[in-house]
Amino acid sequence: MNASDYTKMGVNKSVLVDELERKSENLQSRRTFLTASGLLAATGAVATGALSKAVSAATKETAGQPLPLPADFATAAQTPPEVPKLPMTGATLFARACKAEGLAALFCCPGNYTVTHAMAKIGIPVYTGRDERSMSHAADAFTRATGEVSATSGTEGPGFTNLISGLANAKAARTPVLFIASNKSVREEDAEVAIQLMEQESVTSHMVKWQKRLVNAHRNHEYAAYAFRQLKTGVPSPVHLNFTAEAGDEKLKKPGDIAYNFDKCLYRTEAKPNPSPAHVVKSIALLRQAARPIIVSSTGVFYSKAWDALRQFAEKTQIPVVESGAMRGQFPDDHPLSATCSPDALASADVVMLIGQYCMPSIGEYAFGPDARYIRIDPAAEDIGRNLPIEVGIVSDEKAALEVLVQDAPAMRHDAWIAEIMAARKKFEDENDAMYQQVLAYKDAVHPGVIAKELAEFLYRGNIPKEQTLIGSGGFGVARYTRRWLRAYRPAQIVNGQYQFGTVGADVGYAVGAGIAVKEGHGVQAPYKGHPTITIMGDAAFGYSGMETETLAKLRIPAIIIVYNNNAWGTWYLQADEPRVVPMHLFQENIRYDKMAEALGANGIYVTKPEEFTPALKKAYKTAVETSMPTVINVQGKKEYWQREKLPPGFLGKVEPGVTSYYH
Ligand SMILES: Cc1ncc(C[n+]2csc(CCOP(=O)(O)OP(=O)(O)O)c2C)c(N)n1
Repeated sequence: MNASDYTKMGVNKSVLVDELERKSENLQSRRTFLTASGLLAATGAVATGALSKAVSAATKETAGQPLPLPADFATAAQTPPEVPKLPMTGATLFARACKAEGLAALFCCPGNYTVTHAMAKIGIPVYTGRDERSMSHAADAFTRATGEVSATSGTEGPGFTNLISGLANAKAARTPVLFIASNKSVREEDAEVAIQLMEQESVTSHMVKWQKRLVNAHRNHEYAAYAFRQLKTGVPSPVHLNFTAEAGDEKLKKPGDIAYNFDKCLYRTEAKPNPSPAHVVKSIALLRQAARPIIVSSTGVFYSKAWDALRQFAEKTQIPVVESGAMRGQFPDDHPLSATCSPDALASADVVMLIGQYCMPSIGEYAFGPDARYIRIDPAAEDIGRNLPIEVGIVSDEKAALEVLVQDAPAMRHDAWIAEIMAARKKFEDENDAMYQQVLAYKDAVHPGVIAKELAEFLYRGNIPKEQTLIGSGGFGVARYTRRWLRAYRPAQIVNGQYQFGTVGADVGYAVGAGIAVKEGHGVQAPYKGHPTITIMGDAAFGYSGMETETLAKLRIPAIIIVYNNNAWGTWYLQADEPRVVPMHLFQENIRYDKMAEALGANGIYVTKPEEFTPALKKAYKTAVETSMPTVINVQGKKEYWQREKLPPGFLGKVEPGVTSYYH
């Protein structure tokens, strides 16, 4: 829908959305608001318009009725935050430091009460869900989508262990998330009195950039400073703090009780490492020798906000750019120098400049040939040379290095190489189109090739601006189709959910975090504030985190969840000739995830035929715009689509946009 479509229906879309947004912030019942404001009649007419009727005729849709929200939500929203003052608990002292650092969001479940309650009371935005694991994925996605540090929390013992999956994902993606957990008292240490005791540091030691067990309330501000120094400088990664009861509960009475009570501008620096002139000269010399140079833009380009400098450098030197990393869009896919959709050309690159590629692939994992020579720009000298032979290592903040390179590099031309890249892009797109034509033959269920192509048509060639919608790109088999079609035109338009750690099931958690980031317009999502987001996943994945659909509904997040429902774990086809093994990979058939969504206060649409998919998507998008409520589109596929010999093209290989960007 575009603005003129709404105008034709007599609805001013921006006013409608603004009104709804405002109401959502007050966390009152949307239905009550709509009725009271008279909007219900207007939007009700829209909702039952021509499109809606067409959709209802074709699909089984469940008309979502928002479930009542307790009045406590509105009361909370109207209660002003507390201003911390002495005497205060250690928990409040820590929360105060987080607030001063601008901590953008805390995603958690009840537990670690003293600290999380102190954070809520002083006004840090807190979002609670149904499982600490999903909430840790939400924090990871929020930070990947915005570039802003977020936090996640669990209670001691089981709350903490539930955070581990999210921590491992965040570490693989190098996401700066603050992981906090309570941890009983020093007094009880090792005694196994009471429940839920466990030592935490050895569990997280290989998954964090820094960790600390806090035992002394007097030092909570000081250790918050340690944490934020780590989170906001150098190569980002998660930090883990665990709070003993003593550190949370103890009261601080006078200013002298707070150790190292410096402001953030005194305990950390905004200075960044700059490139050494000699290494800049060497890099330029190597690039000038190259006939087919290429830049790999990865995670560090996002966190250092280097996209403008990257573009200037690429344009001045006419060096193509391929994206890789935990999020995409820092170099737009429609730029003439983009090589992201030219997988076949990459093998012939002769000099590769890796920028902010924190998670390093090894030879053979990359799409480059064995004779490629490498330059690497990275803030961590100690990582340069791991996995790949690096001829020039520039130790620098990515943006600082690119700004110097823009100044110092001469203009260059690589016309033949760029033509090769363009031809490879066309070949890739032609291949995708041919595959779509091929899968249109399958009529009895929805093929993932239909989802991929039609989603792209809707997002990039329909009525909404192509850079508008954030996509959470998840799934296993389905992703091998969707990732061929998804595009990114601005920073963090795509969040690669399972980047490198490959967790099946993180996705609805990711939808919560990325959804809050866009709904509230944090960081680089500010220009897209309030717009719907879309997350794709398999049915096995939805099984892990589907309960967070309730969280999406509770928080009024306008998210669209596409579940590719093939009645199986995507791994089933590898054992298709092992009768005793196959059932290990199967579910009951045709599960109604859409009805589950409805029961949880969201909307659900069940799509069973290819021609129903696009109308369902339009309907879900319209619902998201008009009501800020989520929809689960349960798309019925079939497991046999993964059998290449029987139903080609079957389970696809790993050719996709980017430098095998899913993995690196
Ligand atoms: C937590 C977790 N368990 C198991 C695996 C191994 N694994 C990788 S893909 C996959 C199947 C995923 O199936 P589904 O989510 O339905 O994806 P689809 O193939 O339909 O896209 C499994 C079991 C994993 N990566 N993560």
